[in-house]
Amino acid sequence: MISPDQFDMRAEVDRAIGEAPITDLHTHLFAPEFGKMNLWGIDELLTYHYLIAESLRADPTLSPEQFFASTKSEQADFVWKTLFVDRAPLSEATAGVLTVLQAFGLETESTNLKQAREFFADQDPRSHLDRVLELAGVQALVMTNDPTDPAERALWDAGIEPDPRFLTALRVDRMVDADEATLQKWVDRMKPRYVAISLTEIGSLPEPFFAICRKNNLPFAIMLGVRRAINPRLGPAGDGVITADLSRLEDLVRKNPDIRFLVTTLARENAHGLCVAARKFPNLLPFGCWWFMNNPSLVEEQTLMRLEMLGPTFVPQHSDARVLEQLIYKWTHSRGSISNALAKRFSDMPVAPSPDKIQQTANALMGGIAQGWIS
Ligand code: HDL
Ligand code: ZN
Repeated sequence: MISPDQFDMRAEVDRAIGEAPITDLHTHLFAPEFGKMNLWGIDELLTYHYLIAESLRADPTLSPEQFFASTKSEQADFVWKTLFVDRAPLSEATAGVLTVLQAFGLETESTNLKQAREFFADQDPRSHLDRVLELAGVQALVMTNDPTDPAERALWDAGIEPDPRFLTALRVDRMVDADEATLQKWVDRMKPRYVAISLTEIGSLPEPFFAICRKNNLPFAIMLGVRRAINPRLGPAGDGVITADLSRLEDLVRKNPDIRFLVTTLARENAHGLCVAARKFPNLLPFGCWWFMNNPSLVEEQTLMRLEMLGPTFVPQHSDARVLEQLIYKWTHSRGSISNALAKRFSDMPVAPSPDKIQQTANALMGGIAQGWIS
């Protein structure tokens, strides 16, 4: 047994976080059985809506309308030239593409995408999927399943059975008028691990949402603080952020002690208030650094604040990945930020942790707590 003062605590934290199996509570990925809905490869990586917004900002000589009228490969070429060739890639989304290229040993400073396109075109989808999950350290992930999407609905109606590593979540943003029977039908068909909705603010939510959570013992995930389409010309890249009134969340959680709420907030200004609220309600679980919060500086800041206020009783990250290979960078970058915060917290404690305590904490934060809420 190594005595606590004889081991390199930072190295131990990095190892434990690096090896802890990940359960990714929120993604927009689709299992291979979903066919074309399963996005992967360099052209999909480069036309991620984060990069669309960044490239149209960097080079406004191309209008959004002209961009969206061009082909997927023309769009990817524009993004690569604008953000990676004409400028130093410095944003988190551009860093992510470079991390993925490096993970597969591909060129990162080429003036064109020829080598990358040839590499991804040569990949067998199934073995590529296994490789990506292995590189990312992801053992299970939750999709975002929307029965109002005609393409997805057709696959469920045709009897699709997803790869068991791809769990389901019933997304109800567009089902506010659905009755309980309709919602239950989709619960029976999809077997979701939770029900999810994104909101600008919390208003009066449909009672059937709570009824199916109670009836099926499902958590209700609230993703709070998005202001949709602040620039509609950007399409999927056009959403913005608003500081939500957390008192409405606190009232909702207090009035529904028998429902477990997974909550993530989009505004940095809501991060502290969410920690305070979570201290008051054991049925409120903060999960991840959502979307505009998913930047290394903010992941580290939020994780440190959460550790200081909640101890290891929250889920520090979800990837929100839309393209398969994003799992590699979103989790590689997040493990680094989470390790920084956890190592600082352990080193600030009056008593040094044992290696076992470090491993126990890493396993809980990276997957154990999440699994406990969705199993
Ligand atoms: O509503 C959501 O789940 C958001 O994550 C949106 O899908 C957003 O477009 C996104 O991809 N953020 O990362
Ligand atoms: Zn999302």
